[in-house]
Amino acid sequence: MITIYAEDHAAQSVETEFYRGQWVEAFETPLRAERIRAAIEQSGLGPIVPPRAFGADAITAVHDPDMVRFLEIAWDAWTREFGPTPAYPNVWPPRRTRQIATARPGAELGRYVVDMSSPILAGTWTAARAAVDCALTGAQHIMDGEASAFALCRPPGHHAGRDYFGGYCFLNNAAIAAQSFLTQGAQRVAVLDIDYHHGNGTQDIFYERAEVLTASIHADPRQDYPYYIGFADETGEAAGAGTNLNLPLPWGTGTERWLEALDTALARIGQFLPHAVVVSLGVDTFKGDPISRFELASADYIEIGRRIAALGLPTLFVMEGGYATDALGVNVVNLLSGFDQSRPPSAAVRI
Ligand code: OKP
Ligand code: ZN
Repeated sequence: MITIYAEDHAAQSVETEFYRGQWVEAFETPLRAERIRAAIEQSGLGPIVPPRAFGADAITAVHDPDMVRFLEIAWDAWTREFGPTPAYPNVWPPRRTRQIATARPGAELGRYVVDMSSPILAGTWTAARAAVDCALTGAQHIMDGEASAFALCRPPGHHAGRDYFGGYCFLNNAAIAAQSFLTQGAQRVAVLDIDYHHGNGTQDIFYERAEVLTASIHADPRQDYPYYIGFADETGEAAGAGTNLNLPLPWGTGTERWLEALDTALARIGQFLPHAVVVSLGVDTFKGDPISRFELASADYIEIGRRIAALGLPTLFVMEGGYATDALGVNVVNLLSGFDQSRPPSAAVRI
């Protein structure tokens, strides 16, 4: 399997993040992507290539253009007022307020940012764009006939909705890639989100869309981030009614129960007959993850890869979370090589 990786991810880098009322050592670091890249290099999984540069159209196909413009200019606007310090919001519009643009970067930040996990830095736009390019390049490989690809995206994307972002994310790499399949003629695409955290941004983007099935296996929203969304009774609306599947699981979920949920999601995806599957690949379901509470073991990721491969569909893996830095490489390589080794031949995309 080919891996797409961009050095520019390192432009998004903070020493500390706000966690449980304190500034603690950051969980989402450039080292994460470096560990994954190194493990792939050593594994012989396949070549690692840089992304192609894509334009903004694929981004505004899923995100609010005003938000995208804001992301692009936010650092400059913020530093002009406050100097070169990371941009965090400290004000948010309450419910029932109207979406009226303000003249101040801090207040604009509050209109788009939902938490304190996604600070805007000098390199944020560069890094976020590079991650999108990795995802789109992976999609392109699949459109060109590859059976699979791994977009080693960082920063992650699945918490970025149509007009908001947070949770270490800025632009929704997986959603942008899924939409790019449709734009190029695919009739149906499925997004399978196996990150520990609910893929709220992806759900938001495709909630009313009949052509995209979104399925997410994640921590119960009563217990964990992103909270408020990700419940089982959220099944899609309007044309998208019935095309969103949430499988929330409690803290402490282990291998057996998690794999059952995976089978449920895969069965639904199989019935949907998508032309391609985008996997939002988080390995923060690992038992050693410092911010998560599922109990998967490293060997489980091989089995997960195998079961996803059994769908027999063109598959784009898009990196999301996973914060047990020392185990990240093994867990990701296990999943991708589990997929590669058991894959039935000739699953190239057919439109
Ligand atoms: C991003 B991804 C946990 C603090 C939440 C943000 C977590 C974002 C996870 N109590 N901070 O889905 O791995
Ligand atoms: Zn996560």
